[in-house]
Amino acid sequence: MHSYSVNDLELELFATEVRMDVIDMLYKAGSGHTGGSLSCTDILVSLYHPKHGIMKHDPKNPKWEERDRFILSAGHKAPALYAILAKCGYFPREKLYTLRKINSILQGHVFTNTPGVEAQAGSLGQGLSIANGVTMALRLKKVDSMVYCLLGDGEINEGQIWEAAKNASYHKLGNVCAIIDHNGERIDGITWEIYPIRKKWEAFGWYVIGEEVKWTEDRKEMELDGHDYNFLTNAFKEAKERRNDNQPTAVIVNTIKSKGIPMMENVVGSHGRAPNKIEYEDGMRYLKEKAEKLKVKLYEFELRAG
Ligand SMILES: Cc1ncc(C[n+]2csc(CCOP(=O)(O)OP(=O)(O)O)c2C)c(N)n1
Ligand SMILES: [Mg+2]
Repeated sequence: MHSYSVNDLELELFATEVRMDVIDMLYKAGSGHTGGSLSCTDILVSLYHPKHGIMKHDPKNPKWEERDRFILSAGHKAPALYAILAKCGYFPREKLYTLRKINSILQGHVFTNTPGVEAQAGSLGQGLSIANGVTMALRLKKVDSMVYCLLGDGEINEGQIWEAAKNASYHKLGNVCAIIDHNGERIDGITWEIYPIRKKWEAFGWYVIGEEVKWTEDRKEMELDGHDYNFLTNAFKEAKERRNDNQPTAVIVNTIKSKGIPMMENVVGSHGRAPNKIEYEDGMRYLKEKAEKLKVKLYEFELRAG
């Protein structure tokens, strides 16, 4: 167990509030992808957090040329990205309640009408190819920005991911960082087919951060580095520091599907549906209590710091 820092507490409070928004918007929309949105929340928060996040970005100027890019390849995890973009100030928070409505800027899968969304996704497997293309374009323009790309573990069953993986190392795209959200599940089962993950990325010429992962029945017994802000921020920093070393970086992390709604955590079948009333209330109660405790801890830190 590592000891908490103020940074960890601030990141965790931000992520807890994001999770509440994710659950709220999904419950009110009545449909959408709960599992993967909540497994990747801490990854996205470690990238986007206004103070501690690793990405250079400006909500007031989403098209700022020098920005780092984030491509959500697993486009169904859109609610997590929307909640974070709103919290960072890309668009008003009330928009979250238009999720999945006709003509809303917040569709069920990401598209580029949403301020801050870099690429359209939803058909799995395409985002890493987009990340490669964006990186090559930035290289031509002599813009030295990172391009982070989030992949689902089930998503890496797609052949196009491996074409892109091969091309990223062949073209020495050091600015590309692929993140694999290993929650151990896809729509309807376990992601057996994709193991071993680390060995594959290494074989495709990537620098890899994160241990070899495997499926474990009790995920709570696992090292859940995908919910560890210290691990995540150091990994993304390392990828950024290595960007001129001519080799793309893959960050592989263990996470829990539906993290934040105790009744839905790790439940196969929690993938593509909104929480029902009981699950919604369970999650909101749990997260509100957690947020209150974190606020108290932060207050204590402030008192001690004088
Ligand atoms: C090309 C394609 N095939 C199938 C789907 C349907 N689909 C949506 S999500 C999903 C499972 C993805 O699992 P994973 O990548 O592990 O995502 P997560 O567990 O984070 O939700 C599938 C098969 C799709 N969106 N695109
Ligand atoms: Mg998965």
